[in-house]
Amino acid sequence: MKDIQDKGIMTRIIHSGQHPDPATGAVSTPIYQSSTFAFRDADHGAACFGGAPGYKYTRLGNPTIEALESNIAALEHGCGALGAASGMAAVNMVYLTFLGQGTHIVATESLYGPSRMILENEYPRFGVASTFVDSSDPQKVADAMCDDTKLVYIETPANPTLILTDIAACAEIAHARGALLVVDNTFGSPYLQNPLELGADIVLHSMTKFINGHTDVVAGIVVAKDPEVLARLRKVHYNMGGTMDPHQAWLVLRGVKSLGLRMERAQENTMQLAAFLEKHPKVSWIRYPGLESHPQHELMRRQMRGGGAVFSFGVVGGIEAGKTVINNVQIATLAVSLGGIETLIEHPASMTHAGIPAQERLAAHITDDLVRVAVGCETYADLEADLARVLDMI
Ligand code: LCS
Repeated sequence: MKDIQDKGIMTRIIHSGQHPDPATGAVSTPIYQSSTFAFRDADHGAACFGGAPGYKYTRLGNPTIEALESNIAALEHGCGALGAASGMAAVNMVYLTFLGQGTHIVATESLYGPSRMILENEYPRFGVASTFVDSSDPQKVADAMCDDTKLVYIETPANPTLILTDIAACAEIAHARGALLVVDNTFGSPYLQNPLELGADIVLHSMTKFINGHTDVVAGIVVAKDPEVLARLRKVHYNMGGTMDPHQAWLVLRGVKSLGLRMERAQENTMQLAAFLEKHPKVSWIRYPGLESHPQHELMRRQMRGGGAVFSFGVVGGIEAGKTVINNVQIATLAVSLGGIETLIEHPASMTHAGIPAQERLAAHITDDLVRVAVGCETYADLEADLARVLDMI
């Protein structure tokens, strides 16, 4: 394994956890598409199941999946990572490992819809209580803590509001009460934000988004800072069954190699587009952490290396005018998801966050007029012309 932890981020993205295949010298990690692995003899099999190094069964470890896990663990400065079948499998891995009868979680109010909905609709069956707070105010997180709180779970930047949470402040609050801090870093990606470096204990990603970046895979990952936390997660994950598939891992490995290049380009497009829309007379508001007008722009500069490639905005005329925008764009595609090479536009209140009751959605600043844009890597002038044309239709 190359020793590259002190190298630049582009180098680390491309090389971390990667090595020529020991059997063939293949430079691209081969897809070890096998569900099981032969043992040399009975003693070897028993030793592997007893904890000796060696592959046993793909749900319990696979070289292709491990190459991806090593890569993301290194990029997030963690001790190890666990690949998951989807972002939601990653979220559930964390909830299932640390929550149970009589426990409590404090979470950001504006979470990706299902991350919040399962806490509200499913986990109460297992005796888990949840409190959702405006985590952009750390005092509200502190006030929600109780003796049973095991997890503080934040999403920053949050989907779809682009509201930020101070990671270092939440780490202090969680640790003072013996809880772990979990950060969903999907919107930042390891290129822009490293929560474990700021005091978080666990970071997770929907790799469906920026890490894979090509809109062709659904996948997730959990990274832990501490080996004990990783061991607890692994024990639950391997037996709950939400593991990755080797081919899926290989696609994400191919995608992540260009994370830095894609992020730079998409972020540059986003910055220009946000600046253009901010001055547009048909735009009633815009929220993008890269703009100085974002109320937490200073926090963005403190804990991120850029504002990312997603923004939300409202147009004069509300939801009906918003529909004119999303129905008539030609370069952007009307679809949920984000973090791909192409620009996507969607309406969270009726799509990604429709499962959250209207009153709670509004309290979390997910207003009915909010249109979310995930900016891709197209030629900037085409993106601007596309939005300018549809805004003129209002
Ligand atoms: N966390 C965040 C912040 C997300 O945005 C998503 C998916 C997930 C977790 C779950 O990941 P998945 O299981 O889909 O890989 N967000 C979506 C969105 O905004 N539109 O479509 C999916």
